Amino acid sequence: MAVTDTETPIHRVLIVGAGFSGLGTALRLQQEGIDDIVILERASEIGGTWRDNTYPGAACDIPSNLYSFSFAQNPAWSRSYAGSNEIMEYIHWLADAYGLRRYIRFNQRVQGLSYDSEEGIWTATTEQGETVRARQAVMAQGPLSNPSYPNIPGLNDFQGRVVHSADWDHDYDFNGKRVAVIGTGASGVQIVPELAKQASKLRVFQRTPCWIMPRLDFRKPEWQKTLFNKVPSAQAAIRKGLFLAHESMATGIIWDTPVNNALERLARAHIRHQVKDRWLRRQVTPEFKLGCKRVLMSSDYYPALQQDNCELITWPIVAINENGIRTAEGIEHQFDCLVFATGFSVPKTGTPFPVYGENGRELGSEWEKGAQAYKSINVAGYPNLFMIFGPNSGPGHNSALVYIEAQIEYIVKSVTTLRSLGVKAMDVREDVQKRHNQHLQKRLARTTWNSGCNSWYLTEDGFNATMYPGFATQYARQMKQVRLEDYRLVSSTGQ
Ligand code: N01
Repeated sequence: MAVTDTETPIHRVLIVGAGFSGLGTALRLQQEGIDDIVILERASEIGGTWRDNTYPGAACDIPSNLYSFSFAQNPAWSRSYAGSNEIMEYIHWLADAYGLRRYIRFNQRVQGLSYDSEEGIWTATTEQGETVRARQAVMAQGPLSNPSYPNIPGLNDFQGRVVHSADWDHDYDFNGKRVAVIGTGASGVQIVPELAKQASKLRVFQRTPCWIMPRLDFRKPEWQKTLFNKVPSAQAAIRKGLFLAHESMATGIIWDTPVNNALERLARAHIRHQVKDRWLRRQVTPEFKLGCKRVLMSSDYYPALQQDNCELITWPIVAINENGIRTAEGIEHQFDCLVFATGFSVPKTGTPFPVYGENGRELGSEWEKGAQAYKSINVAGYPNLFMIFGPNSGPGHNSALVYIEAQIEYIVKSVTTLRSLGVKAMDVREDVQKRHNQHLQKRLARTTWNSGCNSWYLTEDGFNATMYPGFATQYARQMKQVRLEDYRLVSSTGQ
């Protein structure tokens, strides 16, 4: 509900979250001369999902040259695919080089956002008792921020160590231990090769195999870093090439085209090349169309599965007890540690905290049947509120940073436009938002994501509020211009 408050200062922009999205937004606003910014961060450190996902093997499956902002390139990447440590170094560099830490209030977990239409002010309250008011609010808390544990009977009875990929226990020594990894998604296939080097016995519990492509990871030559340092345009050119290469993959990942068949043949050849045993080959070959779930990249996952200390288990897990895991085969597997690589709780039909817009409307209840926004960034009835990685902005084939950057530029343009027009608020028109979503859902129906697999992209009803059904170029192009005719502009007198 709207909060009337005359004592708390009114800032220009309030940002929730100090990960890539929040920091990038602050940086670009600062470059446009907007410095009155507050970032509320629930943790005691910056970095968002990269701060939290520190499991062994954590790395980006997008080439490192595509994994920095174009307005703050990183010439120093040491590998073709960066590990999480190096990505965190880049994030720390961003914050330090551009003086972004001064905006951040750490250990402040937002518990609600509410809009006061009279004043045109957003108010955020935190669990720790902080109140922040601002003219514009940016929700940059990230979609993959809360670890998800499966609902397996007896989970709490296990007497050994329980670890989640997104909440790693670095004090636990896996050497010589009997370890179970549950989950074979993007996190699982990165963890398994590392734990296979340490555990005495590693059992990988797979419910559904994913399509996996070879990952061409190599150390970058020193001369390349020197060149990128001295000639940033050389790095920009490489980046452009990588971007276009990923764009060309879109037709194979997002839609069922001949390119999709070609990619699937490549993934099958990868299995044939790396997996000698016929039974194992069959077990790790997916039955769904490539692209339906995230396509993974690994050249060391299949070899790890074939190490003597490792075994893939495809019998469904029936229960967990104090000693380990019981499968439908009726066998009890005993472990010292259970590793959950089971992903994140993604609030597809709600918001991570209550968000109240005009006239007390509440976003979570409006989104009960599926989240909808305009260009993934604004929602009608919630003026001056922007979302990064809002509904339908997920990339299936290209760098998340390309999408984040397009959204940041849209926010910066909106904030500067409001200032130059001297208007209090901009609120996207309901009819424009509705048309936008009708069009999106029509396009989504024709994508591989709708081809029948079970993925975190879809709600239980099969509604896709996660992915953008097109090229990154298309997404970025639509974000280049703020079309004022799509908005209801509210002047300071309320007109
Ligand atoms: O999680 P997931 P993730 N019993 O949800 C299984 C990003 N990311 O952390 O497929 C047994 O994909 C589940 O099985 P199934 C990226 O966007 C990026 O791996 O549902 N198994 C699946 O195998 C990615 O999409 C990078 O049948 C159970 C696994 O757990 C997102 O994070 C790296 C189970 C969960 O897979 C999430 O990836 C890592 C149960 N009861 C992550 N419940 C980059 O490189 C679930 N599972 C950038």
